[in-house]
Amino acid sequence: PTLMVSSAAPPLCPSVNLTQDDLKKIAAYKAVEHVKSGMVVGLGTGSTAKHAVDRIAHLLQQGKLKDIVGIPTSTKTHEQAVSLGIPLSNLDSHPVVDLAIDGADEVDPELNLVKGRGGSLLREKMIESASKKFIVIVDESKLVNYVGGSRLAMPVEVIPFCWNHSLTRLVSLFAYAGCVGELRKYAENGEAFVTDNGNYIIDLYFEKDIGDLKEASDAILRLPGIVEHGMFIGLATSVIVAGVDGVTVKSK
Ligand code: ABF
Repeated sequence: PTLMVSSAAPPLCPSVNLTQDDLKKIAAYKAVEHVKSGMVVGLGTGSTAKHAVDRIAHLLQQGKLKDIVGIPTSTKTHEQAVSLGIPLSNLDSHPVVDLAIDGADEVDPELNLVKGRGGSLLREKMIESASKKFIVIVDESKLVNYVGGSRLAMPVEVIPFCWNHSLTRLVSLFAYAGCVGELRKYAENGEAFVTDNGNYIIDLYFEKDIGDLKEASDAILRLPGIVEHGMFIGLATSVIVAGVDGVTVKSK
């Protein structure tokens, strides 16, 4: 794919010590500049997307944005948006979303993503794949050379029934890449993490590059019992990356 990289903003002030959260906020605010009155907007989940939702609410309160309809990607974002007074709807009533803004766990050079370490990958993928534009907002720590390159989890949502069987089948699909997997659990009580959809998450870890992402995706989705995976292939239309040296916008 053609990748356009532009420095959309001057370097951030180097004398100021920016925290990772500052960078997330900078990326989020930059993305919200693309939200226009009357739009149907996909509202992402996670600590970066939270800043975007806050910003949209602020602009609505100030009257600088009007007639926005938000489509939340998780119950958590739904609660945040309700508390901020953002009018909400869903894909049944608004099947076409003008713009979705969301964070990611990994972004590769072709703008493929890993998402779902927050556990909301299914609703995120439903809404973001229904969006005319999908802007991803990240701090520079999320950039990887290839999907799985952070060595952190690639989440897969599975039905709870015989989840261990699904885990075994997933791991054996990627034996060639040194894959291991585990059921995600709540740190507090060791019980299985349950998604907004009542499912479980299996976190896969790869020692090596898994190769062709489309083939990997198809192989995962062919397994019965699998609901969705956290690879977002070709869905992002642009990625806003905030780093200590400035903001970069990568577009397809
Ligand atoms: C959502 O939030 C998820 O898809 C992703 O797992 C996570 C990123 O969170 P954060 O912005 O807090 O790093 O977008």
